[in-house]
Amino acid sequence: MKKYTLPELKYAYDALEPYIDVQTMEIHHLRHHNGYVEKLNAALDRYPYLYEQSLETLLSNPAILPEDIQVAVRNNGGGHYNHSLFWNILGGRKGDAPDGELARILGETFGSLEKFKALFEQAAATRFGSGWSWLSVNALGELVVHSTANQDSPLREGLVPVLGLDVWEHAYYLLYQNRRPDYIKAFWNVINWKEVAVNLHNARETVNRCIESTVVLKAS
Ligand code: MN3
Repeated sequence: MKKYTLPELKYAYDALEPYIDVQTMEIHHLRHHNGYVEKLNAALDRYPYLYEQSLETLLSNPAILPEDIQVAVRNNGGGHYNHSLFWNILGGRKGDAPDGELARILGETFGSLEKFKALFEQAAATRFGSGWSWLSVNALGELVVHSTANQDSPLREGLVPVLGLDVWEHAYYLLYQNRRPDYIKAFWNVINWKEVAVNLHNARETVNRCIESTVVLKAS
């Protein structure tokens, strides 16, 4: 049985300055994210056999969870999953841009990188209250921009996230106060596009496996 743990960041807390400040990063990672990890473990401790399932499985198939921990896993499992992805796609340098296959698919899907950014910014700005905006892969392997409420994971909707932005106030209030649009704009300066490309590759493999297993099920 392996409990969930807080993943270490691959960069220093001040690495995203001046776009995301060191104090926000420390509180966000050590307190907020760690809180989700602890509460996720507390829920699963009641049904230890669930530690044998991947977090992706638990989030994609909430019906397999005992009813009394469904909300806790949705919120805290989602929180752990979303933040783990978020830290991973940060840490890039200002001026970095998508290249290769990722750049090609973004252009093909949205018309241009700038059009993709505008769509993503709109999803992030119009998510009412707390939540996330996402670039995800759908069941057909296509890229989609969308948002989720609270700590809901795209996996709940059958989407595999490749890029996400936390738009909870705890993610930006110290530096930006109520100016969420400024925080959203700043986000583009700290993305690690290489990690986004890796996520895209893995997401498409996941979707392809699902499609193949569906075909097998239909054939048998
Ligand atoms: Mn957060």
